Amino acid sequence: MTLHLDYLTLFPEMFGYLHTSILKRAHLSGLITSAVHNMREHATNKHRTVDDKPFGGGVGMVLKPDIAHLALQHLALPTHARILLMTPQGRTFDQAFAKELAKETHLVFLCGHYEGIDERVHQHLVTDEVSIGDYVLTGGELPALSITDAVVRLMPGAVGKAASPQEDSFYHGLLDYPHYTRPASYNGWDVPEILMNGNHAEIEKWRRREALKRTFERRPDLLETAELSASDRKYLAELSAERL
Ligand code: 6GU
Repeated sequence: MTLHLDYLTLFPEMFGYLHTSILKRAHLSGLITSAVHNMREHATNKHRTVDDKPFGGGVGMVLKPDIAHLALQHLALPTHARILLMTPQGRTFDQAFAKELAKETHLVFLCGHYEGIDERVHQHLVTDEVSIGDYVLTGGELPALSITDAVVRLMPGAVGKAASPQEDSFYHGLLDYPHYTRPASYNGWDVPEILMNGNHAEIEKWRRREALKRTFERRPDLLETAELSASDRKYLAELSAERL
């Protein structure tokens, strides 16, 4: 099934990313279609105003609800479309959310670029509010593109098997193991010996342990939800004991 992507924005020039790398290939193979829409085309007055001062006072401007509504109506969306409002107040995007969205056939990204968006847009016009993390960006365009990238690369056929998403960081809920390529020794920096002896069972065991060690050191929170075998748990217990 083709995934259709719509972007509602005031900065359509930011969407060149859709036509590079894996997203470019996904368009060419018919896996995705996309359209970028300038919400300013729905402004009604002669100054083409899309925002206004906040009721109750305060700094910054607020995206008008009529602009977002007209822009969405213009898309004539099917009822099954997911309408994602990009906002730091939203549900934090993660790999599980990406997997959920990769099952959809129509995603709409509503990108604001102001202090905020009229609350009635949140209440009446969208199906989801999404954030990409706890920091503040100027607008929703980079979040929309980040989410698009994470979702599309999960679609069957989007990524060559050489870089299979099944092998990715987070796929098993752990950070990735370290990667090396030739030369085996460069500038006195050596590749671990074990990767060069051709023993695939030993290599797999080493990679799993490296992934566990990194996760233990850098993101111990991930260990609470990762799928861990009895031997993983035993190795983690050894790492814990070493740290005492
Ligand atoms: Cl979705 N929008 C903005 N403006 N800033 C963010 C964000 C979204 N997610 C994290 N920071």
